[in-house]
Amino acid sequence: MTDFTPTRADRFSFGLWTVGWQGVDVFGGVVRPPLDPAEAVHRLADLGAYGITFHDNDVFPFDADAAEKERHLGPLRRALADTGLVVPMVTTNLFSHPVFRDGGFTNNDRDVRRFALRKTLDNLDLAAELGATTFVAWGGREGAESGGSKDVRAALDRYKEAFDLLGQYVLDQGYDIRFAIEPKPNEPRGDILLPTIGHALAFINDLEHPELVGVNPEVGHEEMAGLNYASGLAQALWHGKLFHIDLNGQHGPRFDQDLRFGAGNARGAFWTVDIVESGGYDGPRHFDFKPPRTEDLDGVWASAAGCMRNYLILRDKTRAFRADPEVQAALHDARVDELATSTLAAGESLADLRAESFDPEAAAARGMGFEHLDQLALEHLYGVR
Ligand SMILES: [Mn+2]
Repeated sequence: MTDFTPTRADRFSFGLWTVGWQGVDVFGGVVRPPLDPAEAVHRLADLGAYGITFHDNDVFPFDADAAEKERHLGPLRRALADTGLVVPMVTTNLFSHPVFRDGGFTNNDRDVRRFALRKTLDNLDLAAELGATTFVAWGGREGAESGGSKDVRAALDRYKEAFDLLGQYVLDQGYDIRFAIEPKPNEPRGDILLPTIGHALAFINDLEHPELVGVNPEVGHEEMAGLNYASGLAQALWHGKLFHIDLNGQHGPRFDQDLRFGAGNARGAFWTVDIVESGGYDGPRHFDFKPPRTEDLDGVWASAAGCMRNYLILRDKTRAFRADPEVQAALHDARVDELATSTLAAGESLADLRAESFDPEAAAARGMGFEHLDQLALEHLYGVR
């Protein structure tokens, strides 16, 4: 039995923008002081994280020259060296500055698209230097509020062009980096391109280097679209495309809440941990949440610790669920294992299949037993088994 204290072996990582969020929303300004990235690294290391991630402009200002970048990167590098924390993922801010009001890679303005590519190339060099192997691309401003303002097919051409150029750059430089597209249906744009895991997977198939590009699904983003996150992760794994994950909490289709992991849809979180732990995902358990603006800095660290603690609690519960003999019997009774058997046997022909006799009325009379199985899952989640 564990006391749910995270260790480096759990591979928990946090974006610097999560604990560093000062609480600015559309109705109010800052509620917390700026958090020094080096301080964040030390605090997250103390809490049990193994890594941090960041956008370029989480560390240095948008207009920083080379010298100013280095003034900001120096203390971060020292904090990483002092704590042993790693940087598994880096991402580019192509959404905050007003120049990106219509997006980066799909901006109608060609000069802005060229600037967005330059900014991303610079950040790829930094990612490689810091040893990051995943480069997330969240295109929050890539979209539109109105139908006539964006030719979606041309925008997808430009989106593809960007990923093709960036992929070729990574290959030419010999960087050990893969891209992970982060889908989101809306917010900040009215409609964002590549709004769900499925849209992103289809898009990736049409790239020049599809092997270099996967997805970074976020709990809240899929649930904003009314979708089942765990089911989306399972499909991404099936395609070999789950390169990274953003864990947080959300209460159904509303604004992007970015609650700490395990808050929000607790039942969804149970199945999320189940698929992350058992589905073959081997990347970081990365948190992309926002400590609510009700909190002071103590509340920020309580919220960050809660993300990891809730994950470990749910990991215990999902393991206990899978190991429970009554659950195993219920899974068998529900014929869950039978789905792994091919529908046509080896060597069997379609003629054999068509010649088979079958009593649909008898098969139709059998229930599936899913309610009993799901009740066992809920009882593990509720803590009574
Ligand atoms: Mn979010």
